[in-house]
Amino acid sequence: MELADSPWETDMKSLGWFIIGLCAGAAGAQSLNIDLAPQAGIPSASYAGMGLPGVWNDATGADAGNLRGLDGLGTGASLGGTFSIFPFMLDDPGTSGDVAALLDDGAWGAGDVLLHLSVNGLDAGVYDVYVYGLAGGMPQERTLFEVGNGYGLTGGAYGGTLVEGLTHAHFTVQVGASGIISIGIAGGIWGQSGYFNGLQLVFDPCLADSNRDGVLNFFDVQLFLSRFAAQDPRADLTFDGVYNFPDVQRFLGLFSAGCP
Ligand SMILES: [Ca+2]
Ligand SMILES: [Ca+2]
Ligand SMILES: [Ca+2]
Repeated sequence: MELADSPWETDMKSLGWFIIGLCAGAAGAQSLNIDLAPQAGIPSASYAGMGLPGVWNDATGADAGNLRGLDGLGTGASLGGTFSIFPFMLDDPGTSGDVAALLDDGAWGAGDVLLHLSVNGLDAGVYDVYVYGLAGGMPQERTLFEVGNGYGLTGGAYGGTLVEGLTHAHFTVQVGASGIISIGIAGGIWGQSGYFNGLQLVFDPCLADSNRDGVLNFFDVQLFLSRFAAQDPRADLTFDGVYNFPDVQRFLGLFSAGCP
């Protein structure tokens, strides 16, 4: 026979769940998953891609005007810009399920001209931005993305996993009071078009937590220093495109201040 929980235990369990719920809410604030075209489907909410699992917005539908957060609720953030949505659908033989829903379709046709898609109405703070740019079954195509101070090229032969520089490009961006992240896209080969499948924004509640595991320890210092040495944009904590002492100083300051 099992003993029922005492009232005290029940209260403590409720409190535990309440605290976990609060932390998850804070970490997920304004993290967004956006699928640019529905032709090959829209990933399910369990699909994390390179970011976090949660509801994927359909950029061609009503979601564009009030993007839904990972929990499916409207955030007030919206899509804008001069980027024309010409949908494409390509069937890459290596993709299936959620990966196919993300990578086998998208918006196409930017050509050599840099066009911009913007995410507006974001909370100020730092975001990891993942942009997906694969032309399924056409490994010769390349797409150029410009986000924040950085550039990234995507394209190639899909080999069964998400790979930076092939399926997607990654940027770390600081959003100020304007609340805008602007994403430039163009063909990565002169005269050719760009392919944009979707994007993910992951709000960073704590910059010093380099590996984003919620704990501050030596591994975060180690990862920061190796990124700094490699001039990885994630180590440019002053967001000026330069890797120098102020970045280290900022990291140490954030690290000693701790995470919320
Ligand atoms: Ca899709
Ligand atoms: Ca950590
Ligand atoms: Ca810097």
